[in-house]
Amino acid sequence: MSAKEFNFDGLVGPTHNYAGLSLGNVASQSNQGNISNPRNAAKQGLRKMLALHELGLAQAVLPPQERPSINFLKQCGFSGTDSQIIQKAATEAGDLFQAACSASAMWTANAATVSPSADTLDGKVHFTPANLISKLHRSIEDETTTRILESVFTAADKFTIHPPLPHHQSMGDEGAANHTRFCTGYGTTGLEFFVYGQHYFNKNVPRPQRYPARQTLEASQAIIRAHQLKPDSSLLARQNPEVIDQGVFHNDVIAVGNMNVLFYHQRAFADEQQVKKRIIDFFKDARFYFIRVTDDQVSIDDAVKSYLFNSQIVSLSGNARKDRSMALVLPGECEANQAVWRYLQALKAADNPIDTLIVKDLRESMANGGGPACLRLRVVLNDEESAAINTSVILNKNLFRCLDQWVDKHYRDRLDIHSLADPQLLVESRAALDELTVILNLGSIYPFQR
Ligand code: SUG
Repeated sequence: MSAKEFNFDGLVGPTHNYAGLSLGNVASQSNQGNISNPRNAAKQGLRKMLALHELGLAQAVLPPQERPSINFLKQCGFSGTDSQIIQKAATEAGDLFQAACSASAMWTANAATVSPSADTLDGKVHFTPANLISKLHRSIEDETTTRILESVFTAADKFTIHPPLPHHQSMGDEGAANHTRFCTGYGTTGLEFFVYGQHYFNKNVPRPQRYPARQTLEASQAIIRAHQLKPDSSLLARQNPEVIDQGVFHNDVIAVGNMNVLFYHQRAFADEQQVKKRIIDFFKDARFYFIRVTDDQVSIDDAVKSYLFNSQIVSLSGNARKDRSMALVLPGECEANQAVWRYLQALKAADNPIDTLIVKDLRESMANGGGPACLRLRVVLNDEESAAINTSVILNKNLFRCLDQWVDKHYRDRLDIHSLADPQLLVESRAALDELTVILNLGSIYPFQR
């Protein structure tokens, strides 16, 4: 059956801010305390979605979460009216309060790991919402993420939404940011590529020294089991711990794949040859493109600053084009970086499927370490499955216009971390989200609606 890849982008939430919450994420740390512009952030994201829709690709949208999370603050012992809870938490426990305010659910590459039905033994699409336990502000996302996925992928005979993995360090799971799928066509059985940062139990295997390795081998293995991946349909590889220590906190900051292409830096994996061998074995006679970027071409520092590897590779074939060409959707920071831009011109001219470069301004998200690929969750669906989802989340011109106006109506254009304690911000956010659940036909997914 024919199948296509949908990009489900996260809509940036009204509390988008720079609190510097992510140790190991260079942009998040270096922009701590800066003033954000939630309205521009949401609009930049929406414009990226529109660009992909206009290329003829399947584009959908996932909603933000309720922030500040009153539920989380109550779990932390605060009580009283919502406004009292906010005031007390902000003055007595600033760190907890900032965690409760983050709009980090916008990076839907971290929402879940998804296995298309062509790869699974029971022929269903499997989702595991990521527990994100490595960072407090992200560990509070998974409950609502689960509900959101259930409100979009409603057909239980086609979609299995698993519970998140147990909330323990051994099961640290960051979702699709460390997961890529190779295939000859979206509808045929693929090779799912899981990259992890550390063996939790085996302390003899090298691990990063400076920054945390967020994804564990044990978590990736649990997902492979839960998703019932066909034998030989998965490949596990360890990330190079040295690059984690240089700011590569997810594999999607140093490698990205699509169909028969792996675009990666030479220092991405602990054992590059093992990765290549397994992919070559899987593809047999079919052509595979390893696009390997060397230190001489682009340094790790430039890769982390520009987010070259956090570009989206999208297939234009069967959509915008007849041939098998692919486009790279890049953040503006790649154009601004001389070495990276020079490399990209050479890449475009070389013998590989990537022949189109699309540059998008995502500055607000980038300043928190979230590039084009962080903002989207890829979901491959065949025709019957795509007919069975909640179609109100699929982006078209009308939905774009409606969401753009919704942002204008509800979002602030300036937010510093002190104004997060303004109780009015919660009131504004809830009004926005309440309206959004109607636009996207999601039902009562938020704690304040239940
Ligand atoms: O988890 N930043 C996110 C960025 C996630 C990027 N996702 C992928 N690479 N797929 C993170 O580090 C910063 C929030 C703050 O500092 O306020 C933050 O959470």
